[in-house]
Amino acid sequence: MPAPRAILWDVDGTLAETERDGHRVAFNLAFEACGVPWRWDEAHYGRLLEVTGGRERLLHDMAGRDDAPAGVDRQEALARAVHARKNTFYAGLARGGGIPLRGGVLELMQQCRDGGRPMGITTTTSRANVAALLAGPLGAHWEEWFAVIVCGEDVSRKKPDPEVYDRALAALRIAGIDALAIEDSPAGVAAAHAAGLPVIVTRSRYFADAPIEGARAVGPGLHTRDGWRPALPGPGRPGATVGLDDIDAWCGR
Ligand code: XBP
Ligand code: MG
Repeated sequence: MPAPRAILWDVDGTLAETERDGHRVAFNLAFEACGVPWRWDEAHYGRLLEVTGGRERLLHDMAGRDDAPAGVDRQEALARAVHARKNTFYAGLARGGGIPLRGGVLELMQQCRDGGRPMGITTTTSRANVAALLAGPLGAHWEEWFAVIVCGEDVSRKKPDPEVYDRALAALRIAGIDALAIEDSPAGVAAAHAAGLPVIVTRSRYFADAPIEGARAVGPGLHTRDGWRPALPGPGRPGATVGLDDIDAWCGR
């Protein structure tokens, strides 16, 4: 397989530890602001991440609670209200610098940009959340870094459904096999594979031990050359990150 013609980035967990540092924290602030007594600790939130989509995740949590409002309509109304507040708090955290990009992400993005390799965003979260996350590190014109941006509101079915990837590939007019996805979660990997894309997995905090199958490479993050399967040349070089050449080599195997 030749070098991928486009690199498609997942957002949550891949670009930053948004679940741990952003969404969960913001949900708890939103519960408080909405007068809801629930708080999600890290372990509980980790289990909830099986459900993609923040609003859907909250509805799933409510389904298992005795103290949730009775009836689907009231539960959906509460989920909508809390989720909207959550996103406001999330944006505040992100714009305030509280959710930094993971190491090596900006370096690889810059290499893609300098080398004319198109990039895309393929995420379950909303465009507003992506804007809040990327406007700091990439600047006010962050969208110009990407040839295609497909977010949660652009699809009718969220990951692990492949729709987000299918839409990105259609916009780029390339086949899945000609692109590469960078993901952190089993649901993300499943979505990319179902759309025919090879995948590289940068494990995030919440999916550190999750079973991952069929990825071109799996490792602890782009910030290090250590701990990758398949192994990278030159491990143990302090400060050296995973670059576009490494990704091309993995894909060329
Ligand atoms: C991860 C998700 C999202 C976020 C919360 O998306 O499932 O739902 O947890 O964001 P990805 P929202 O890894 O594909 O970026 O509240 O906007 O849904
Ligand atoms: Mg993710």
